[in-house]
Amino acid sequence: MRTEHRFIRRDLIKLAGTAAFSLPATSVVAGATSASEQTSSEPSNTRTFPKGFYWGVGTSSYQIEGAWNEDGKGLSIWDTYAHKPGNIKNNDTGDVANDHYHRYKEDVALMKSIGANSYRFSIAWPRIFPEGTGQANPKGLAFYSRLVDEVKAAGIEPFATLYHWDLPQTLQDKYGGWQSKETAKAFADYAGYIAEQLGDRVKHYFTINEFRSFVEGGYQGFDTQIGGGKTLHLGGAPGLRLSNGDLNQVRHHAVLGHGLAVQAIRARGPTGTKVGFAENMRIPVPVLETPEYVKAAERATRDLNADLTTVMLEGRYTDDYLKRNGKDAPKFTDDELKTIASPLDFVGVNVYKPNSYVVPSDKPQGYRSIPINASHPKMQSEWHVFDPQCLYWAPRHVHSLWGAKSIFITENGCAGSDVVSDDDKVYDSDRIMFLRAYLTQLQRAIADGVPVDGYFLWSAQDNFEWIYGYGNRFGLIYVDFKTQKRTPKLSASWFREAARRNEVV
Ligand code: GBH
Repeated sequence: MRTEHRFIRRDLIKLAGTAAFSLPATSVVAGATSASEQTSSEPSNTRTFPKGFYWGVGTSSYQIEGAWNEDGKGLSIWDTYAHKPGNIKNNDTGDVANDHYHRYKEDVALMKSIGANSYRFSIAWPRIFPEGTGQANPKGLAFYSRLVDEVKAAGIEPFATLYHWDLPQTLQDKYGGWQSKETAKAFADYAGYIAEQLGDRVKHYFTINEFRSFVEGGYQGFDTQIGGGKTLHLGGAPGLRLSNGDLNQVRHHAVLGHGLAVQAIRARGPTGTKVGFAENMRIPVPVLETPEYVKAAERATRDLNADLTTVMLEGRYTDDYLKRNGKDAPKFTDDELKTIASPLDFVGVNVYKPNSYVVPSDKPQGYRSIPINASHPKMQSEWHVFDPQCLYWAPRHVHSLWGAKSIFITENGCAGSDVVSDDDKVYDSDRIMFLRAYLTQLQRAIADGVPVDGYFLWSAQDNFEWIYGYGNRFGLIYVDFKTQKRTPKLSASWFREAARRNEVV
């Protein structure tokens, strides 16, 4: 008992010292023990991350920048989509969002103060090429150049995502967006241009963020039950409702765009430039942690991601996938498959929730998915099933199936019903519970030999959460969208301490 007390007091002293959040000092100081006593009571901690681990935070252009029509920026499909009443909750738009375009210096300073050593941001393609192709817009590039300088000056490593869903509207109008290979080619030109222009300072690129989300949400959407026997059609820009066959073709063009972009970045970026993708892979979790169940979950991972992750890492669509889709299967050439599977420097996975739980099966597939129980715990977003194990299995399966030598967790985090309390603090205790539990599993994967090099918490700040508008707050920093005031949450001090100690705290 006595020992336990000392740990608590020592931790309080540390917390009280952080800039982002301080607890009342009196109770801490009154109970302080001597330095030697504190050292001797250091708990053994096996939850340490490897030296040089990237502790990062993430954002995306449309979700934070605002300045939707400034400095020569072209329209994106998200500008168009959000401007149409009825598409977004409360008819919120990203016109102003976090006003990050003007406040980036303050935002970088905040990132530094919460202890991030890396930053994953995205570049708005229509700022760089307002028409999608052709003439570049120097003012758009200048913004990212200023941002990158600011980030580097703060001692933070920049990681750029090239496509986080804000496609130039012109490419939608001209080609139907990713329905055409022309968009994949235009994407590669833009990607090569960025690597050429920012490559002296930005060494890591993610081509496309969440293929599955923008393809399925934007080009088909999905119906959800909203009670009273009613359904609601949800999705995102550009708001199309394609058939399954056409949707498979869009997926194919998206992975082709990725492969072409990898080649363009290698051709035009300086030597040493590194590139990969960031996909919200479907993550099956084995019901039991026994060899048979683990094997079943591995098979499920390969199968359930056959259309995206698997083809990018294997250079072929699996026989099962092609058979399953029959006449709806994508049209492709062998050359395209080669391009799609261009060698990568790392694999990025966005990890929020398990896709399903699996058990072994005698059927040829070798696995069976079981339903997720209705009473399963969830975080605030209604889709967000809570299970920390997925942060163990996602990287582990990427490693065991495809031998990835470097893996990044490109997103992980949760929304909460955060409010600023009377004392001007935000007590997001659920987010701390979430982070501790998930990161414990990530550390376990690394301890088991999975090569994970970094973790980007989603998100640096509350922001525009797509069709949910400003309602779902994912940030480590609370944003008052009326005043643009930023307030670090309690979880920001948790993150800072974890990053500083390089371990789960
Ligand atoms: C990511 O997408 C995005 O990259 C990011 O921009 C976003 O802000 C963040 O995560 C938080 O949402 O999952 O089958 O129940 C979110 C992933 C995928 C969540 C689609 C909602 C809906 C259907 N999204 N999902 S499902």
